[in-house]
Amino acid sequence: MNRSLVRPFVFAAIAAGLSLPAVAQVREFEPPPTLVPAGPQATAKLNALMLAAKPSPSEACEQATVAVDGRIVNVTLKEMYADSFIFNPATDDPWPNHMDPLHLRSYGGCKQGPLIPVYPGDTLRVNLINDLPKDDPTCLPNPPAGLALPPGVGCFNTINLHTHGLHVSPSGNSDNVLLNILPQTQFPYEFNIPEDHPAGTFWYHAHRHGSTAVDVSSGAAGILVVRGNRPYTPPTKEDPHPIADIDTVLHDPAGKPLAEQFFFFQQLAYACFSNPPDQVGGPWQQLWTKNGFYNVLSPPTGKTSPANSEWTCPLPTKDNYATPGVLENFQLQLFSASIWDTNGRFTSVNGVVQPTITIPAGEIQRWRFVHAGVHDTINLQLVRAIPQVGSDTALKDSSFKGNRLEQADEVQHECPSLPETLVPQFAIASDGLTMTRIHNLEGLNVPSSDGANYLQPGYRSDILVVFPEDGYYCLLDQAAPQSQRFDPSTGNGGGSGPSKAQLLGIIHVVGGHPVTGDLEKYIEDSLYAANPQLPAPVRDGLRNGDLTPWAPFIDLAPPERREEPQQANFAINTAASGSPFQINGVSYDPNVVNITRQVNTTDDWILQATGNPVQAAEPHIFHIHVNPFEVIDVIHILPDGTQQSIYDEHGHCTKDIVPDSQGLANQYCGMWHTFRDTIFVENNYYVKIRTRYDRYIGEYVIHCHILDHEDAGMMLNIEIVPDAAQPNGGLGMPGMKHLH
Ligand SMILES: [Cu+2]
Repeated sequence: MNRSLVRPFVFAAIAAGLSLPAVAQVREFEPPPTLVPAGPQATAKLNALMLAAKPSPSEACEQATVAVDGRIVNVTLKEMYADSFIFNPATDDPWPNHMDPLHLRSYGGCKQGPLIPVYPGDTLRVNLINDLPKDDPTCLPNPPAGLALPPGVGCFNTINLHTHGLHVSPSGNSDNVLLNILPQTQFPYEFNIPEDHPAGTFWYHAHRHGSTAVDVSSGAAGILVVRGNRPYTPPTKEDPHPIADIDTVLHDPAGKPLAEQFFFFQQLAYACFSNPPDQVGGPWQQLWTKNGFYNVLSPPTGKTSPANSEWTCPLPTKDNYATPGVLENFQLQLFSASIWDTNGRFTSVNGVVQPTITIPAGEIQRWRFVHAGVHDTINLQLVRAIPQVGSDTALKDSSFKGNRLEQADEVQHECPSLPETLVPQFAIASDGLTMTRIHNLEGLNVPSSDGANYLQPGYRSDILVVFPEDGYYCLLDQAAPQSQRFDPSTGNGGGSGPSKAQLLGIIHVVGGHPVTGDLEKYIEDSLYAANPQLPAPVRDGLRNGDLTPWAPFIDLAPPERREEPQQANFAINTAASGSPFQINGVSYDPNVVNITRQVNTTDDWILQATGNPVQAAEPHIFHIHVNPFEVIDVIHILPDGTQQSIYDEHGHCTKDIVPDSQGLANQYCGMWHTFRDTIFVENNYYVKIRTRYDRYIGEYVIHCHILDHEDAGMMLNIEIVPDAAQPNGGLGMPGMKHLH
């Protein structure tokens, strides 16, 4: 059997008397790993790009290198197995300092890839080195039966690179997710970022069909920031909406940029396996849980089934085989709508479980959130902790005990989510794109609010935040009510939010100056005061949360052609002969172009999630590469079949939708006419979007961003051609392309 699958260091560590990293009780917030300059060169450009660079994270990881040559940013990125540790607060976790060992695929050797910064107009060259071993049991013609790989899933060591949200070419060696980069090879990617590319928060991740979920949930993902320095200039006849970047106004009166923090949320679904490497059928067949070994024969339902039990990582002994935390069995570790809720694992922030970030009161900061998980909803809340007499040490020491479900009650007690404790999040960008106005995402029950900050896998959210006074605050993933969760006992229901609130991080506010009164006014007045150079109407806009002059997209004109809208109907069709994971009635075939459209035209799309049988309807997450889309409307389909928009004439959620705890309409409340690249598609809703296939021709994909669904077939190829009326499928001269 493959010796590279064995983890020598665990046993070496045991032998060496467990000389594992000592950690303080409080785990400090760490910024994402940064690129290391290649060679001694340090240019002004490089320094500017590395604006957010702070000392490397505490753990030593290989990281990746960067060199800048004029407008060319050269990055060398290696996907490799990386050894690291992650905090596990489970009371019975046997590892020293509760640090579980990990052996996971990652970009650059940390738990997430390095932050890659670029400017519009740059050429980003990424030499992707696939350092994963060639010996890949998931890529055999007959993979081990204990893996129970669904059709299309496998070849976990075959990779590629997707720049999620970037408006770049999908072809050749650019954002081409149809490529297979084989183990022990490398590939020179080149992304030409257009001069008119909006600034914003994007990300990159592995996207090879069949290995996407395993690789992303292991750590083959990182943040990609397009920095913007284009100031506002007045419109002209030739250029009615000149490109401008909101980055240029986010500074203090002295011109110092607002402090920014990146939060890369990962759901690393690691487990420790019990099979020795020489086991017949391979080592990745059964994993340790509190209810015994979990394997493909475990009953899928029932409270005592290992399939619904917390995962454990025992110390290995000679008679008690245990691997470090790995992600090698798709079926057991990823392929279930409820597994993330029951397995006890924590959503981490920049590779750290429940970090503590320390910031001063009254300081306006820009926080950039990226949901890099593969399956589960995060309902992000900032909550002021209520000092409990003699019992607020859990926040001070970050000493909440037990796994996620066990500590939930204590978290709820310390950080109750109430109208008077919620701290507003002022969203300025969704999926990286500056919105036309600042949205207050304080919470659904707060009258002035525009909804809650729900993040689905693939979403980004940029917010401005200010903490009014000293004390402890909680970054929460708020629990979803049962009606908004998948029910493993019946197989029905929507969404995959946690059954109990999870504490994602602790905010310790100390020093600075307290702020009283309305925080939105405080932020908007500060931006106004800091930008006297702006023309009066634009500057006044800042004071009212109006970002229209900065927003890269205002409104898309309706389609020129009178045609039926395009459809993306997501369904788990258990009656299908092939894979049940389908869009528009088919599962993914890399050799088929499912949809052909013409470049520089606009389409309306209707997105929906159904099921066959209809009770199997679950929500899915629509993502399209290359071009963003505008959310035009969200229609609720009532039980009697009536269709009703969730929005009133001002684009706010209607009163009868907001308190609707039975539906998930609240996830869409702040989205009316916003531009995004990823959107939740709830069953019993139609999501109407509009998109323009701007500039780029070529073949790319639409898919469900629940990435295990994507691997299992929930993806389609779309090809954008120069002129659909031309022969050869719109591509002109025959023979220019293989025929499908
Ligand atoms: Cu899906």
